[in-house]
Amino acid sequence: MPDHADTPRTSRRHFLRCTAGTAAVTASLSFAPGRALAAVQGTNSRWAVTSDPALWQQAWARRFTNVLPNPLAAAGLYKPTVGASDYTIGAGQATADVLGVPGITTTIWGYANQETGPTFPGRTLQASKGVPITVHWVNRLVNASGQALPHLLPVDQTMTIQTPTTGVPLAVHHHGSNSAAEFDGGPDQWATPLRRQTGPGINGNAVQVGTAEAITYVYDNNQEASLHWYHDHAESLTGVNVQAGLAGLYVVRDANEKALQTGWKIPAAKHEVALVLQDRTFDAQGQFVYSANPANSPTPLPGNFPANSPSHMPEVFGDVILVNGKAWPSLSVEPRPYRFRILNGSDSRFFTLKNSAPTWVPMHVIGNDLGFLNNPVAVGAAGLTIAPGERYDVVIDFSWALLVGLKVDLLNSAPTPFPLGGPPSAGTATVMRFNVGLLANLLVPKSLMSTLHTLRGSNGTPVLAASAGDTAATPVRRILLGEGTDEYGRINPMLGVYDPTGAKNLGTQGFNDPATETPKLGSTEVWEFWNTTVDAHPVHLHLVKFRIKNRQAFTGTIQSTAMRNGWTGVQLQPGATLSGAAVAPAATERGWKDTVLCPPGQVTRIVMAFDRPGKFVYHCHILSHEDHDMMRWYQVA
Ligand SMILES: [Cu+2]
Repeated sequence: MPDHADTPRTSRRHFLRCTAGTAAVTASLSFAPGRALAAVQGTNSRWAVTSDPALWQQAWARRFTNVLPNPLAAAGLYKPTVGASDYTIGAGQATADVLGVPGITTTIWGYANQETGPTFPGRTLQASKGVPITVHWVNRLVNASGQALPHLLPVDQTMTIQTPTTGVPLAVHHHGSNSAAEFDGGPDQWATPLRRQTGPGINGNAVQVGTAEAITYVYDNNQEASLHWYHDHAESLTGVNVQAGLAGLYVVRDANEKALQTGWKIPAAKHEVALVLQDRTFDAQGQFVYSANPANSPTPLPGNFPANSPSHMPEVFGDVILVNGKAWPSLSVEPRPYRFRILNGSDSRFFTLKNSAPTWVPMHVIGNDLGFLNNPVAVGAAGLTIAPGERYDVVIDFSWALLVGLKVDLLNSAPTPFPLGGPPSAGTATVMRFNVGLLANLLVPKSLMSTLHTLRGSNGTPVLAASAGDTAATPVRRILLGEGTDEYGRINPMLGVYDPTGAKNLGTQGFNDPATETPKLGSTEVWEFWNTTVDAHPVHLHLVKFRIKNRQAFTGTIQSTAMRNGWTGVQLQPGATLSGAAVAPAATERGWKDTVLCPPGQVTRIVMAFDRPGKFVYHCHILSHEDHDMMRWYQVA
């Protein structure tokens, strides 16, 4: 193992005591058909756990020489294709300078509109609250002759949807969106190149005459100012599709944010910068590679595992840190406050961020996934942890950086896997550098440096209540997070049901098992996530915005269960005991959220209202978990 790499996980562990023996699941299950071998072809040679050591050293030696692009600058935004609100955006293959090593380019999958070839990350969609936009998403993963391209990365033939025979299916999900179910871009809403085939989730509303190759979605944007993102979400392929490059930002603006900017309470314009944090691994030619070698599987695979087939891994960690598609970049900043809109767009890596001069360069959180906090909250000595899929809105004040020198590094201390794995290596502990220069304008209002601002309470943005919004009468659902094994003995994290009465204690369920969570349209519910695994899982619900109520430790016993297809699952036995007091969420996570970090051995409680009908998914945003098989449907009716 080269010293630049983090240590991958090689065994599974439960947080709770697991009893011996296997119990059949007591409640009724319907058995979904097993997945046959897939027709989606990948590039099987591109598997590796670590980057080519020589190329990694070249990239590391050039750290902080790549210039950070700003996805929120004018050049980073899509312009409408027609009129003011109609966009056509295609996914395609291109090359990009990711590493900054002379002579090396990386083949990427990215998004493009009429002005540019595909970029990684895709450019940013900017919308205004209450003003809908229409996007025609086109899968253009074809060569010059119109033939479908193979996947850039190895595709595990044992777990991929088998239906498509005309190329790699793509499904564009707008993460953070409150939009109609037919425009959600869920795992079954896919299309193969040039829309030759579509998944079962595509219905007539997503088709528009005149754009026969596109899937057309309308986003209402009836949401507060917040940073969302769009990324691929095709069933079982989300990890490889996003790893190939298919992700970009989506920013919603509103009057409250505008007033805060013009009132000199938050930085604006070129002093507002988005940071998309991702990790990647590269071969000697600078191409993306992926953890997919059966020899790296945590348990020996049986003889009937398909020969020469890549194997899905429990997590995927890269050893090169990218920000906005550039390896270990740097940004020249003035000695003044900046607003950073941070997305963790990695497959499995958590980031715990602080900077190398925390005393002189304070960081404050001003917002969460889906809107502003009531007031800025200082980031403490432990740093700010951002799980995959989460966004944090952060102000970093470089006003006094001249006292400590001109270079401030953004550092990462999050273990892999989080939170009980090993520490990051020197390479993955380093994110990027800020080079502090001179003030461009000596008239920076002092109010920008204040941390006493009220960020909500006017312009249609109500103050957040201290309570998460539930009452004693609010219905409670108990979601189980458990780790089993698939038919080949591979780690298989899953969602499921915990019923302390034992009546419907289903245990872990697969993605294709029938929905068990069916909230009423307009209802408010508490969902509890009982995490029996040793990992933290960032659980994301499509459609809704929620508040975190609290977290509480528990003890209990889990028992193995026999599942369909020879899978082994787990069941949390009735009688699990809460221990200690319920702990309120950190002050930095008390805003509107769509993704919540669920620590091991704890119940994490969230509160939300279900305001649109239809079928949506909830899933772990560790993409390797989501694909296998930590995702389920819920139905609002
Ligand atoms: Cu997970």
